[in-house]
Amino acid sequence: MNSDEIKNNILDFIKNETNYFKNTDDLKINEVSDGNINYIYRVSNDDQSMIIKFSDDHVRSNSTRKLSSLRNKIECEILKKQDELSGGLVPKIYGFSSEKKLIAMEDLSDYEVLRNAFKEKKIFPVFSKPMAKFLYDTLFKTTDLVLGSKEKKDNVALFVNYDMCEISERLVFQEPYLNLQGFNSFTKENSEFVEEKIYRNKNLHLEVAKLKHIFMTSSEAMIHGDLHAGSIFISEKGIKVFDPEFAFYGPIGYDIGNILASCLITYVIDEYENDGKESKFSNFIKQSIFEIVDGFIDLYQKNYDKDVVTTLFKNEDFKFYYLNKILEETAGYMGTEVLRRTIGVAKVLDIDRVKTQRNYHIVERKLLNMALDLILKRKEFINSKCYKELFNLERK
Ligand code: SR1
Ligand code: MG
Repeated sequence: MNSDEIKNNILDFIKNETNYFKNTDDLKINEVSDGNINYIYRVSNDDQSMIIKFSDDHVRSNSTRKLSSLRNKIECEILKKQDELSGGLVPKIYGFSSEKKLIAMEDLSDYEVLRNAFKEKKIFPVFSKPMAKFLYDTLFKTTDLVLGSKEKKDNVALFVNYDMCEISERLVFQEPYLNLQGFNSFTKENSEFVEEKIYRNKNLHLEVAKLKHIFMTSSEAMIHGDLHAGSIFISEKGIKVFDPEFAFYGPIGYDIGNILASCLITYVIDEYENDGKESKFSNFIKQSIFEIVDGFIDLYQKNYDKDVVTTLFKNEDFKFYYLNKILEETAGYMGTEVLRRTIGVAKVLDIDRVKTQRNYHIVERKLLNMALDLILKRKEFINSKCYKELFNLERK
């Protein structure tokens, strides 16, 4: 579909299937896409605006690379549910057309994408607290411990997202360790290290296989599925989480681990850019990691007895066991995310910015060592103290 056809479809959709605009006579439609997968448009007049997401059945950057537009419906459904659960920490939905593959949603232009704010080393007063609350509310409250058995199973069915899960299964849990497609990249100084500690490390492969198996089989909670700094808007007012097109019923630790990984990468790169010293900004990022972990634990401890409905789960020992399981998996998925963003095909802005700079291999090694610790010693990460120790590790 060419650009004019997409715009005509959008106009038709807005006029006939939504009622957000008070006046639809003079709407301007501007493409604002910045990703490879979908098309994003801002539609506005002098008084109002909205964002339209068009998810075609192929990726935006390559029309021969097919991708089910089911992700569009899933994104719309999860945003509605997350809106209720989190008390408005996601964009509002104004309309959806499965036939046209369009979602109309709230324009959050007064917020900025956290990834860009991180690039500019901005410090925000409100980040970790609402983040921890969003995680507790959207993850824990969609588990079998809180929802009725039927509602939970209906949700699992609603969020079957095979194409997007396949991408994560391959890019997160396969390629970084086996390089079957040959797209991994890293500095030559670390090639022996990667060969020995990642490609030929049988124990690592076993532990990542366990995490992959949990990712594929544990229908635990309604997860965002791609919760990095590029999926979060931020402003002085707080956060809004968006772009949950990878959502499915999966392990809680995957979402928590993803946002912690995103912060950790930003921290390590900032330290590198600041001659190996911690800056005010990186200290804010480090504290945010501890506060997200502590904030989640705190909300869990305080609300578990009130939120959990099933009698057998209302058990102090189970409450302790389940929290430890979430925290162990969080550390494991934080590790797999750091590792894949460091050597895998889908890098992040922070790394792309510095990967050809002098002595980058030292940072690359540091990220890989941290990732290995998180994966292999994940059982030890049961509170924020363990994360504090992670920052103190000095290795070659
Ligand atoms: C082909 S998509 C590559 C990566 O970008 C997304 O944000 C996900 O993280 C995915 O793994
Ligand atoms: Mg995305």
